[in-house]
Amino acid sequence: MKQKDKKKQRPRQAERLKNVQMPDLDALDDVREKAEYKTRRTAEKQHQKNKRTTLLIPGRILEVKSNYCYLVEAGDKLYEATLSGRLKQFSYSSKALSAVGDRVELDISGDPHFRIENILPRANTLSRYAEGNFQKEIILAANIDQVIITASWRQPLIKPGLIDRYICIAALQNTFPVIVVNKIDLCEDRGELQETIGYYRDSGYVALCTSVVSGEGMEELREVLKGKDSVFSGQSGTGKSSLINWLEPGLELRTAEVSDYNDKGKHTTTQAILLPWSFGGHLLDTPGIKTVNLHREAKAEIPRVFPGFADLAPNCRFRDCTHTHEDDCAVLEALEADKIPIGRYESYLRIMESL
Ligand SMILES: Nc1nc2c(ncn2[C@@H]2O[C@H](COP(=O)(O)OP(=O)(O)OP(=O)(O)O)[C@@H](O)[C@H]2O)c(=O)[nH]1
Ligand SMILES: [Mg+2]
Ligand SMILES: [Zn+2]
Repeated sequence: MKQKDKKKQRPRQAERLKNVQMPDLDALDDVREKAEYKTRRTAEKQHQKNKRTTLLIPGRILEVKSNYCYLVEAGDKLYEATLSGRLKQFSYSSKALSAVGDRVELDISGDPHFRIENILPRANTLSRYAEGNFQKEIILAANIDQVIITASWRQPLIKPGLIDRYICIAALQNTFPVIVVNKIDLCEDRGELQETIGYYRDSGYVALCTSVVSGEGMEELREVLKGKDSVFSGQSGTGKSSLINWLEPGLELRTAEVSDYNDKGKHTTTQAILLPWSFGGHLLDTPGIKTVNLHREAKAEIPRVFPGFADLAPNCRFRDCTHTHEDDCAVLEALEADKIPIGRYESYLRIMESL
């Protein structure tokens, strides 16, 4: 083939590939429904041809209602939308193509048929890992700004070890942790409280003390939530629902309503939904987050993301220091100098051992 002809062919190929936005290269090997695929491609091409104009507006997936039916928020409106044929094709092979929280481009030209034309890259994903040997990743939501780590001072008793664990999980999922110590009305000794949360504040975390009984700290909490997308996580009974209902009495927690079964009676992963706060931002409502666990591969990251360790770890002699037996370890030195409470260090060891 002449050099000239080769050149001619290249742009054509490039153009064909441009229509194939692959989120997952493995999917290329997995063209299961070939005939269906072709039909859909033809229909899609036809649609493209017939389409005079598209009118794309930026939106956000709040809810996955059923197969390819999405609730999309755009501006101050809600739209029920389907995926474009092109996107549908890829969600067959890659289930995780679309998630609650995804930022999308919505075509509103075909009113009342709204279509998601593009899914934009994610800032982060909140995942859970299935039990068992393979620890399959289950994506709960995308683009969530912060995790409100909810503990209660008493009933149930505050467990800093659990707060540590949640902070590590938040860090590994690229989302921002905020500590809320609720039921502060049950606290008689503020000195003890300060001792417990001081370490986190000194390490740079935001830690609020709240009570739905006295109202203490509640407006501060609202300020933290305003304009951001948050998920509340924490032990059962710490008051997550109570906090949410105090802030937004109309915002019924729909967790219980979300069915564990799809219409064929088959058990499915319970879906998360995003609920808009009246004061701006969203609440991610997901029952799954309560049992959020660490992936085994996270073990290598814990020495850097454990609360208070991020600034110390770079000063250790070894880059992969586990802060246990190594020489010239900045964390062990800080422990020696009482800059890290022994309780926190023991909690670190417990997390490491659990992985
Ligand atoms: N004293 C006191 N009790 C509270 C406070 N907040 C919540 N409670 C009580 O704590 C109990 C549990 O509150 P929930 O809001 O149901 O806790 P939750 O975190 O949503 O629990 P799960 O849904 O099981 O995860 C309820 O009896 C609340 O009335 C508080 O600030 N002070
Ligand atoms: Mg609840
Ligand atoms: Zn170290």
